[in-house]
Amino acid sequence: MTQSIKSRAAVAWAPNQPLSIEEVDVMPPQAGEVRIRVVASGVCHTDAYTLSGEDPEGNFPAIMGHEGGGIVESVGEGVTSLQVGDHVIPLYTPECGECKLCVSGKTNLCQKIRDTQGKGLMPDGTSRFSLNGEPILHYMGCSTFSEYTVLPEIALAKVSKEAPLEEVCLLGCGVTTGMGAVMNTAKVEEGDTVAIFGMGGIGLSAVIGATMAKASRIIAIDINESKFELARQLGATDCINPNDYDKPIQEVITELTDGGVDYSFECIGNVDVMRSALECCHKGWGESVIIGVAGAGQEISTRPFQLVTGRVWKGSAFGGVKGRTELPGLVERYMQGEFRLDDFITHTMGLDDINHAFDLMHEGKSIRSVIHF
Ligand code: NAD
Ligand code: AHE
Ligand code: ZN
Ligand code: ZN
Repeated sequence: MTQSIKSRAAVAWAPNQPLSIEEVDVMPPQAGEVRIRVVASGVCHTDAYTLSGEDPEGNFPAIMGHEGGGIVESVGEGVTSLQVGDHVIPLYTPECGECKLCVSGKTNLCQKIRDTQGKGLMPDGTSRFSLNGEPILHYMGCSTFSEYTVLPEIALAKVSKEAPLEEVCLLGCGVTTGMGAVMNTAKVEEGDTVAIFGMGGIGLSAVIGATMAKASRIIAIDINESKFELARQLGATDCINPNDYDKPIQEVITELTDGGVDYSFECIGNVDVMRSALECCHKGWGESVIIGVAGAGQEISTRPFQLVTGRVWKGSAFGGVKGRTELPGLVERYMQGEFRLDDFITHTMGLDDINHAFDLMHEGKSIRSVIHF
């Protein structure tokens, strides 16, 4: 019979505290659940956001991390679609295939386990992690900053065993999010003009998406110019630092593009930039997609006239991708060489150095740090 196992994990005890490496107990998977051995996990800005205490759903103590790749270690009763040894990518946006949102065909936002997930709990309302008998919470339903973690079967995408988990873990969040926002949410087409705000893992992936869609102009915006070299390499046609101008960046972009871009993407989580991103869109049809996650209490604003005159404001979560049915295909496209992931992995490290990954992100020195277990 499957037993609890010991697992080294980075525990977030409280907001704004460094993560602490602990040996936690991980319970066996219950009915409909799967326990996996995490092979690698990227560190996304959303992990830092929640750790900062700004996330209304930030629960502590918790094991964070949501951009992982792993191997099935054991399965609970009734699990039929996965077996021991399968390679998997955890999904913070699961796909049950039967809830109202899944069957709508209109969204990737499965709601089957969203309520318990937001509380840091498994669908039965309890946690599989504990330390000295005290429960530690899950995070975004994934908790990939642990050697072992437990997820519902509906929150795991089975991917090719040929794919290097140390790289395709980035498809568990950042790269899928940026590329998907361009291809699925905005549906950018050949010849369209695009502005992308924020050249982190998400914004650079949006650049890849826009390049694949054959956008005619891809304007990359960041206040950290060290991001521009990779942006250009991936297909950005213009790189702009808003601090170089004494007028609002939306005016700069509108002038550059004969009235505004067809599509813009906010990949930062800054509500002022979200406004700029909307207002740099072309009158009559321009669409702005919010990807960045903003802190508790923050709100977006613009003159309603911006929308009356035909601009559209949208959002995108996990790039609109349905994880179980569509992510394996994206992994295949990566394996066929359609896009690269190694460009993004600026740093790799062991779990012991995970706090350094957060420092590098805050200092603007990394695109993605990947933790190897
Ligand atoms: P990151 O920290 O790697 O990148 C952010 C980039 O924005 C950096 O290059 C930074 O220099 C730049 N930036 C900061 N302030 C700026 C400003 N005022 N003007 C221009 N550029 C500025 O972050 P990331 O991992 O790429 O994540 C980006 C955002 O996307 C975060 O808010 C994250 O929480 C969110 N996110 C959302 C989803 C989703 O599904 N919607 C998925 C993943 C991440
Ligand atoms: N907990 C935050 C919301 C955070 C959020 O918007 N998360 C994104 C994914 S970020 C991945 O790096 C998302 O998918 N949201 C949809 C969802 O259902 O959570 C808050 O503001 O409460
Ligand atoms: Zn993320
Ligand atoms: Zn569902």
